[in-house]
Amino acid sequence: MKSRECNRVFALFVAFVLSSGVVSLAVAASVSSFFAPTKPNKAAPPGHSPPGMVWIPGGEFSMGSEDPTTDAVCGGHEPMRDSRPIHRVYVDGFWMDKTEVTNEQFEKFIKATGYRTIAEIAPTQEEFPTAPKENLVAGSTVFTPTPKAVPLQNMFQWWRYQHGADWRHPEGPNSNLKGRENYPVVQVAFPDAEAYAQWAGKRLPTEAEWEFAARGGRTGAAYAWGNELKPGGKWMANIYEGKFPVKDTGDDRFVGIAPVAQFPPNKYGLYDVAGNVWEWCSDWYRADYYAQIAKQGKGVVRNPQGPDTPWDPAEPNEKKRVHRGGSFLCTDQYCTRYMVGTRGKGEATTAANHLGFRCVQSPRH
Ligand SMILES: [Ca+2]
Repeated sequence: MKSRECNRVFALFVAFVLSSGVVSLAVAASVSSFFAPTKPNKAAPPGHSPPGMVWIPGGEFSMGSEDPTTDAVCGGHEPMRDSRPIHRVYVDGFWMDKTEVTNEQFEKFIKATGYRTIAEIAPTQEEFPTAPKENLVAGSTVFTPTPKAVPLQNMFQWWRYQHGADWRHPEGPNSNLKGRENYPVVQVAFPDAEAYAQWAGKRLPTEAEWEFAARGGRTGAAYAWGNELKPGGKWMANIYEGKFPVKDTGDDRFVGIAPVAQFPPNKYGLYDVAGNVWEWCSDWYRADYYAQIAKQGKGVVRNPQGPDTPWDPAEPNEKKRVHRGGSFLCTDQYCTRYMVGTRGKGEATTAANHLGFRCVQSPRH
């Protein structure tokens, strides 16, 4: 068994690099590039929006992503076949947090409950019997720029397992949250995000809800704001400019993570559905899930909850959940998953300093 360090770090990277070759075997070539019009429900919201949330009307839409290797959608070296075939989905209406959950919000939860996140708890020898004792130290994964340009196949060059990294210390023991109250909380694993959501009387979005919301009623757009990465020359999300992973030039105004809501919201009033930090969804990740549900039938898949079991052919023993939206580390040199229909994934107990979440709430009938 791999050490926990290795396990956590390695699981993380699948969100970026491993979806191309292996996944393509699983998803086959039945790719539809057809986006039918989005049909949002017309009914009025069933009441006032809870604080900090907006009403997402739900409705029918085409889910998935075109091939990002074509010029039309701006490049990137990964084919992302796990986001095809494009298929028709219906979701009921719901409320969604306008922004990712912030440090200030997460701190209220911790103060109220005494909850300890996974990154704060040292792994045990029982969990990782072959790991050396000195590695059984609480911590999490942290991005570190490389001193010079490197080939992009090996993510261990720019990620490390950092002892003492957790939500209060996103980059390790020498970092803190001073002045970061309004930044998205990071270093939260899936169970941590779920625990917060439950405390708040909310839940994590399904992947279908997330994509419907992020599309903001648009049909088949490459980005949450339209088809151009930089409309009018203006950056629309906090991503990575410069030479990855050496130097982030921060042309979009932010080197690294940014406070929430620094860019215009999408048409539903949601901020940062692209870039800044990845967001956990409730679904298990399966590389072939879209192929499976598209095969099940004609017509529209209603309120999909994700597959019953996880499966990533690149790491079949890891139990992964879906990540969405990309992060401040996404760049067309490496990972264009700030594109609205693309998918990410991560082992459920693995946190990182570019991974957070937002919550949703269904109306009470
Ligand atoms: Ca940036």
